[in-house]
Amino acid sequence: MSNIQQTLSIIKPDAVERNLSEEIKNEFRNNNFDILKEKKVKISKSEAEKFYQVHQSKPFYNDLCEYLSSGPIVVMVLEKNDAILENRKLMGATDPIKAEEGTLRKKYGISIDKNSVHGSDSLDNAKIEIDFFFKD
Ligand code: IDP
Ligand code: MG
Repeated sequence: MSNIQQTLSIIKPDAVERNLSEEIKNEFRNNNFDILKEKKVKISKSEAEKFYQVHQSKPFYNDLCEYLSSGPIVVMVLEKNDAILENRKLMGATDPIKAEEGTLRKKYGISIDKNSVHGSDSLDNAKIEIDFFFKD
C-alpha cells in the first residue's frame, strides 16, 4: 500500500563544510527520495535551541545547539513512500561507529555530534520540523 510521506532532512555543518552537500543529495536521489524543497541557511543559537527543544534536558543540549548554529546547513523536504522510516534507515545509527555499512552516517559521519545528517523521527515531528524551516 502506498504511504507517501514528507520528512525533514538536514545536512549538518560538518558535512556542508567538507563540501559533501551535492554527494549527500545524490544519495537521497539514488534512493528514490524526491527533494521537494531545499535551502542553505545559517541559523542562530536560539533558533537551534527551539529546533532541538525536545532535547533540552539532555547533557549535550548546549553543545548540540552550538554545533547546529556553527555554520551553514542544507535543509530539505524529502518525499518518498515511508519517507520517515526510509530516511532513518538510510542515515543509520546516531553514532557513526554503530551505524551500518552503506549508511550516510557510516560513510560521512565523524562522531556522535558531527554525524552529518538529521532526519525527522515521526510523522508529527516531520510536520513540526518542515514548518519550522519552510513555513512562509
Ligand atoms: P538522531 O539525530 O539520530 O535522531 P537524537 O537522539 O535525536 O539522534 O539526538 C539528536 C542529535 O544530538 C544527534 O544527531 C547527535 O548529533 C546529538 N547527540 C545525541 N546523543 C548524543 C550524545 O550522547 N552526545 C553528544 N551528542 C549527541
Ligand atoms: Mg532525533
